[in-house]
Amino acid sequence: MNAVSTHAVPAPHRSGLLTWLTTTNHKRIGVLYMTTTLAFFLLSGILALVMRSQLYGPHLSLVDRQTYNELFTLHGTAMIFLFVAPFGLGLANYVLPLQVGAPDMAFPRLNALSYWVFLGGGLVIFSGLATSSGAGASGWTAYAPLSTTGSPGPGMDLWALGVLMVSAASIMTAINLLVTTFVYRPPGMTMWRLPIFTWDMVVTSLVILMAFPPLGTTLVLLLIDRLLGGHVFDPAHGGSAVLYQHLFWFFGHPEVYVMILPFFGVVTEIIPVFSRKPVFGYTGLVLATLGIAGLSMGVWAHHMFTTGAVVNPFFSAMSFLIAVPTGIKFFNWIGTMWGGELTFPTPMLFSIGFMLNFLLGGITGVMLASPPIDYHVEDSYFLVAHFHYVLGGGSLFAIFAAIYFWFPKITGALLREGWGRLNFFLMFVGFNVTFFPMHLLGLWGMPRRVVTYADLPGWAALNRLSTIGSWIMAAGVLVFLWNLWTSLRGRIPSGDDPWGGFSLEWATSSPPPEHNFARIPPIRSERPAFDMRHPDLRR
Ligand code: HAS
Ligand code: CU
Repeated sequence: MNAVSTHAVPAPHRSGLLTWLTTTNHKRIGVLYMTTTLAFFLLSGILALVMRSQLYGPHLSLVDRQTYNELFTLHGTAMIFLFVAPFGLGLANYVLPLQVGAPDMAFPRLNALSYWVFLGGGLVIFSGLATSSGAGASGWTAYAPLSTTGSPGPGMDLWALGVLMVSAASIMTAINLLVTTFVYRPPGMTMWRLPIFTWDMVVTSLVILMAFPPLGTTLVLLLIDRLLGGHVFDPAHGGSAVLYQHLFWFFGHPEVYVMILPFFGVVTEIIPVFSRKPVFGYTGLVLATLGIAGLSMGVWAHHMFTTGAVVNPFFSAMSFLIAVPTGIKFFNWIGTMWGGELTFPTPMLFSIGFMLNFLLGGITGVMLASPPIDYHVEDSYFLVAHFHYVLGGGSLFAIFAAIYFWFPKITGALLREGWGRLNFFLMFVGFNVTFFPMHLLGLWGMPRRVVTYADLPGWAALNRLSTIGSWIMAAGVLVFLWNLWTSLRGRIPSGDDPWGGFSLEWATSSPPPEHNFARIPPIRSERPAFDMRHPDLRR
């Protein structure tokens, strides 16, 4: 069935630890990136379970306040900097060169460096736990003066240094992805024939190049204040604490799109394949992505409405505008499914779960972008609900969709469908039971980042429900791990292209040979693998 794969030279099977430690091959680095980020996901998930157990009822004292502060700081930092954002980069490492028909990344050694600096950064952040003062405890946003005079001791220094390393790694990968896409495309692969995932990674990389240098600057200034007696963020000596927020959110808001655009790309790859239709509105999707990226640079102060230091109407209006290009994407996904021959294997289930959860998270985002509402619910559990619906219900669900979709490409074996469905079902139910009640808790006034709470009407019941939900979600993750384990041990060969995929990675063997393609099929549309299988249907 697959003309290329039968001629493909199988990858020379060098195994052993050393070959992994010294590899510069994009597929191996992609696998390293994805498994490392998944390990950080499990770690920070465990931290979350401890927090949820502490909040199971009012006035519990499973952990003390300082420990709780460290827990939510490490949890948030790891989920954001060490899992969701770098998973997108790791997936792109594996998939993007294949999708654009390149033999490897443009700069393979820079690519390896990026992975090792990333891993080092993650370990440096967690190494704070081994210091006498404990790990950083000022939240993933590390606002001054909490992160300056408020956190003596080396844990906070290590936090800043580790995040700095991770941001440097992201910049390296972004450069690599951009150059690979721009320079290494074969004849016929025009920009307007790139798969949407690749487009979304191009735009994500551009956002990284705009947003991460300001993060680096912020962290260096923070370290100067902490270690060299600087007073940049210290109002008592002519500095400004609000300046920290401006610098941080100038990075921080674009960062949320670094954590969602790759996953918009993932579901846009998956939905057409399981609808048996080309994606509906290709050009509109690309323009919408560019629009989101452009707007995302101009909304940072919606995180600062209550500081009184920003022009609220401007930042509110800019934030509302982002709903438009995002809505266009929903329109495209629904349009793609409309009238298609739909099937619902696990990657498709997770993609639909993504759409439902993300929709709710996006709508609460628009609510928060309205200053009168934000004054009421900022720093409450309503905000916690918002960002978990976009990141946990959105990005995380798309990450699972991606794993189920590309696992056969990477390993040549299928994940078990039955376990996959159970995995999805437990996570979807668990996720919503955990996070939906938080909307109400927030509206009723429960603040975020508190180690315990008063026994006010309804609070205990909803918190208990939320904690039970987190256990259901954890069960879903365990099912996933079991699925990985059984599917790798008792391999069900997937063949080269189990889904009838559209983009170029499905036109080579699974797993692909060392340099990806023995021969690249002619590229006449944005669906070269489909065209290859259906030469009769030439467009
Ligand atoms: Fe957000 C805070 C506003 C998307 C992540 N966000 C956060 C935080 C995180 C985060 C992590 O304006 C917490 C940071 C912290 O620790 O302090 N967010 C938005 C808006 C969008 C949005 C307008 N957020 C994301 C994504 C994230 C993410 C994506 C990560 C993956 N967010 C905020 C605001 C705050 C905030 C405030 C700060 C609050 C505070 O007090 O600190 C948009 O991009 C969402 C667009 C998507 C949709 C859904 C699809 C659109 C359709 C079109 C029709 C919809 C319409 C809207 C016309 C809207 C289907 C109808 C509106 C109604 C109200 C019904
Ligand atoms: Cu924002």
